[in-house]
Amino acid sequence: MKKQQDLQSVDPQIWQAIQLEERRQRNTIELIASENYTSPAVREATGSCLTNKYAEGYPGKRYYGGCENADEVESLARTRVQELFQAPFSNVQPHSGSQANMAIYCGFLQPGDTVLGMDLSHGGHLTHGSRVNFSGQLYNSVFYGVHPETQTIDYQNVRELALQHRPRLIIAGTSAYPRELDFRAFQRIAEEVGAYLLVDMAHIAGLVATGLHQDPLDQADFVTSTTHKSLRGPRGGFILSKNLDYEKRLNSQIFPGLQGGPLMHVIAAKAVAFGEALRPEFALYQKQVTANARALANNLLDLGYELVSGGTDNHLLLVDLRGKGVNGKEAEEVLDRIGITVNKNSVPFDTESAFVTSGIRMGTPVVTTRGMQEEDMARIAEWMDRAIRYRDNETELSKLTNHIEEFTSQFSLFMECPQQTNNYSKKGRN
Ligand code: DSN
Repeated sequence: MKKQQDLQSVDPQIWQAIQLEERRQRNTIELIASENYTSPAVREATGSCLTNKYAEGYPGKRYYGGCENADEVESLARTRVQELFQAPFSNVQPHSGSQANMAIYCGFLQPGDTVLGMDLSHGGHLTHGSRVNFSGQLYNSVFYGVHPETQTIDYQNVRELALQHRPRLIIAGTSAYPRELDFRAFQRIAEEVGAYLLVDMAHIAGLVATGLHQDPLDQADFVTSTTHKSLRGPRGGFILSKNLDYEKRLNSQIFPGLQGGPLMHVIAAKAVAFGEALRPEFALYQKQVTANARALANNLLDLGYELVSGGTDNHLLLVDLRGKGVNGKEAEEVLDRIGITVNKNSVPFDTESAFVTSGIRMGTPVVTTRGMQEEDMARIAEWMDRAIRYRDNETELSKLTNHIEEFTSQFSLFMECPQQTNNYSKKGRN
């Protein structure tokens, strides 16, 4: 009976695609900086019966009956994320980081208002004012970037642009920037020009949660994030603020402003991930993520690669391939061929199109989840270099593919941590 209802029997095509995806995730070295592999508990919650429930509204104030369990789940998610980031306000309903950001735009700006965000080609994000996104179509976007020499954010230039354009909103947030952000500098500039400050910490949320990156909560009016990157939860978003005056406006922007029913199965999985992030072993995990990123960076530098800004402070690095006679697209393709997954990425002042690019972005959240350590980063850098150098040599590429398949077979998708406890509290940390 059961057999007839399981996915394999009901929909063998989708089942097969999922099997192949699981195999791909197992057999490749996944270095996409914005991805992570979730725990079995997070996946169980994501696949639960909560997907069946409509719960428009917020805990205690829903538009549907039968929401007592949904209320419990959402309240737990909120309590945990607020403890994790020491925030008095949270909204855990955004379906994505984009919708979290959209709630700030729609709630606090008028169409046509000026927004100062980081240039996408210097490491910013689509929703920070890009012309191809709602944020650049409905609002007047102005961009800051990195200094041509240091390749780090030029705060003097951010201030000059803010004084010149008087934005209503300044966004501090990145998707391909390997250095620590100075939230105090952003706050000073925002205060000087009377702008709101939004920190989009999507990439670095796991580092912030564990004290490995400056905490933006005291400086920003609003903090938005995704749950699925360094934080290692299901795909989704959330909003935090220390200012409770914004609570009503933020909540009503998400629902009913932008979204209908919350994805309760995803909110349950977010709660599980926030609980995992409150455990002491999550801090050890994040420390290893940054140690692995530094190790990968140092090994690539030793092999003669150039890194934007010369290195990394966080979980990612941006490799400038211009000195290697290969572009980002070619490098992504040859690495894919041997089982190393990266994404092509523009480097600051790139002359190639966004579809070709001169760089690749690499991050260590997934490989660290799988249990890889610094010595493994040395191997990965070496394989990567060989693949790029011998990209036209099929024999060499086949050899590398075999090495990588053998290597990845030693790691499970999610390395169980021996110190696992049920202590959902930051207080238990060392
Ligand atoms: N697409 C994500 C990234 O790769 O950084 C950001 O939303």
